[in-house]
Amino acid sequence: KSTFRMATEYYSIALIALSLNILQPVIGDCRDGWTKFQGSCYLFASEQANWPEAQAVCSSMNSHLVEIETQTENAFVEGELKIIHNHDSHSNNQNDVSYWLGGNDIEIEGVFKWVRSDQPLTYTDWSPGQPDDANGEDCMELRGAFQYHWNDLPCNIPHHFICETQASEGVNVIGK
Ligand SMILES: [Ca+2]
Ligand SMILES: [Ca+2]
Repeated sequence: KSTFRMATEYYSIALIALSLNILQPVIGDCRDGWTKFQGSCYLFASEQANWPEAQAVCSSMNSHLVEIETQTENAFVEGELKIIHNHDSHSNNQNDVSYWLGGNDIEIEGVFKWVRSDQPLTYTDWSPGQPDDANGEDCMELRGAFQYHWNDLPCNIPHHFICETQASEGVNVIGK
């Protein structure tokens, strides 16, 4: 990679992080703009980035791309996205709802894992027929057009993304 390209990427990540209000004060257990659920804080990013950039943006905010371990957590995430995107509105295009999750099968093709925790998937909500690696698809997303189920997708496509961090970590972020 050229130095210029690396600098450009760093700049864009910093810009996204700033636009996500990382300097907001902590209110309660989660930073402003983050949603608390069962011990975690979640950020549903309206910005878009490819998978590695999205993970870097989350990391810059002491978080990681969301890792969904249970049906309960999956239902929470799905419910939040349906609220954000006004699921019941006929005018809304569910094709716009595409959010990176924290898993991929880059290490071993066909074996998806949660990258940050390096754990196998204990719970899955794949859309029927997915993952299909249709076009070299190694990164996991949650897709509105697939009835809010999971799909694998090429990692270099810009999408929305969801960051997750422990609620207790969130409290200590500012002033570290
Ligand atoms: Ca989780
Ligand atoms: Ca796919």
